[in-house]
Amino acid sequence: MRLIDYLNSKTTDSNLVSTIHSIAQASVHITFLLRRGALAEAEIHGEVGNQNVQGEEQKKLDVIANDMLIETLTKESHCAGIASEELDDAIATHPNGEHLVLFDPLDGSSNIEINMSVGTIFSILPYHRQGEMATNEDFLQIGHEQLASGYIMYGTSTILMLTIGRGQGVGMFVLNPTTGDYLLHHDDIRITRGTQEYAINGSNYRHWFAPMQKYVDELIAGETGVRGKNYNTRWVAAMVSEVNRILTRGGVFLYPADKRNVSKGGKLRLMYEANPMALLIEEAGGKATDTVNDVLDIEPTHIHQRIPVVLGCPEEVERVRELHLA
Ligand code: AFP
Repeated sequence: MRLIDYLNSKTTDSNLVSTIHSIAQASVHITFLLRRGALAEAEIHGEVGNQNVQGEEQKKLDVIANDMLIETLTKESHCAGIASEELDDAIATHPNGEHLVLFDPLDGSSNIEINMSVGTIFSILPYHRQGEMATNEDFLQIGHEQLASGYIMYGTSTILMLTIGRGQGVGMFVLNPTTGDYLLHHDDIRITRGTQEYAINGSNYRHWFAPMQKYVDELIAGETGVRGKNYNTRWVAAMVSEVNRILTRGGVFLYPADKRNVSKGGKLRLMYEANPMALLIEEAGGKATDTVNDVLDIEPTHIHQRIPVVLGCPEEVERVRELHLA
């Protein structure tokens, strides 16, 4: 089943179908750009020299992917505004549009240098001030308000993982590179229970707070500890790939705030990383927390707000929460 047919079978909101379809189209262009790989390296790899709003070096591909998404969404009449990791402020597009779109155009971009997977993460929110130009404040809605979210993973194949929320579940699509169509591969993705895999950057151990250290100590203790089973670590260093693994074979992903970044709120971004992933995870039967609150309940104060993120298998997420509330 093609993406468009899937969407039409799940919702009567043709405007939403149109906005999702535009994002999917942009991702097809990004796929072809990335597939040129080494051939395109001289033109597209390397750093532009600018820094993005988080003070990180931009890779040129981040800029190109960002531009491709903006160009496509600017033509999408249902999109009233765009916010991106690569933009300081939101862009107002069509004042009569019904949607606001947020994205991280290329998550895990440092993986490009080593030919590993990267991804695009997106979130679609309703727009409530038709007729007026959208501003940053219009985007400050809790994650539960999302009309749809998903990611595109540019890996050995290009995969689109999508939810339109409200109990409609998660669909996984694979891009047919010959036709440029996304085809349904798996409907109603469910997170496997009872995982033995966890993903965390363990090199930060000494910077974590005690509850996170205790949780990871329990996992490392394996069958000799309180958890009574052995665990395995996986770390791709791109959230899209970690979440894709969790949705396809289970596990838990953790990016805690630590002593170095707690004043900034953590590392990952609420609006275009944590919220869209949390909606996917919850629709697949998992949980997502900032270690205390459900991610989807968090009231945003800034479009580039950062938070700690723990998501995936419910038993693991609840154990982390328990240790933080103790
Ligand atoms: P970039 O998109 O800036 O490359 O960052 C990706 C990311 O925010 C997230 O996808 C990963 O979980 C995390 O960074 C990995 O970071 P470290 O391996 O440096 O801890």
